Amino acid sequence: MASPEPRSEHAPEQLAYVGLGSNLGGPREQVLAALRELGALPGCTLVARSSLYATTPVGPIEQPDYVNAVAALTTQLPPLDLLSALQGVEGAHGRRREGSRWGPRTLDLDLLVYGHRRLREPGLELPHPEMHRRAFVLVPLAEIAPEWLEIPGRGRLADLLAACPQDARMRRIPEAPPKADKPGIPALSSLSA
Ligand code: A4P
Ligand code: MG
Repeated sequence: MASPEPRSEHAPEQLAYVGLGSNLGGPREQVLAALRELGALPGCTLVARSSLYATTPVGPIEQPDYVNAVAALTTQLPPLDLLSALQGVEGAHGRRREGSRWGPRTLDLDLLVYGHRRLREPGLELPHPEMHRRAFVLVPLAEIAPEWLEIPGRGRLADLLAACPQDARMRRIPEAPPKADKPGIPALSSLSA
């Protein structure tokens, strides 16, 4: 019997968008390292990535400000395999899941959009169920995706962005810290570009 073909010869490439967020353990460096690691995942190529943004935490828990970004990948991994690869990267960044939902984290990687797929499984919902309400996702996404991008079941990116609550303190931040910067959690006030 013939041995199975390597995945790369058969799997169609899909375009996926991944949201990155961090508010612990040097968030800027966590996100920059994760962007590099996404491009090195098997069957994946990093085709675009946004600037980094300092953002106000969304959710019920008081916690440090976030650094957020969005990456575009072409991938041959099916959605659940890609999610599991993303969780592997989170784990390598020391992500622990014993905390509360929406609590602080060293690295969060959300699979925002996977081609035109809509999915509702216990471990994976596509598109990401909260993305259309979040400036920290839509603003960086709009930097790297066309405004006519259709978020399956939700509408055009430009329309979602126009309807989304603003984060008045959201700022694009420089990628290299100023020389005097100490590693740690950057405060929004110190991160204005
Ligand atoms: N899951 C289902 N669909 C997806 C998907 N499309 N991408 C499942 C990623 N994961 C998905 O996630 C919980 C479960 O969601 C996983 O088991 C996965 O199988 P998690 O990462 O373990 O926990 P979480 O991140 O605390 O929960 P959740 O609901 O994913 O939260 P979000 O939506 O990631 O929000 N504020 C700012 N400014 N910036 C942020 O980045 N992030 C959050 C977390 C809250 N507030 C924030 C930010
Ligand atoms: Mg998450």
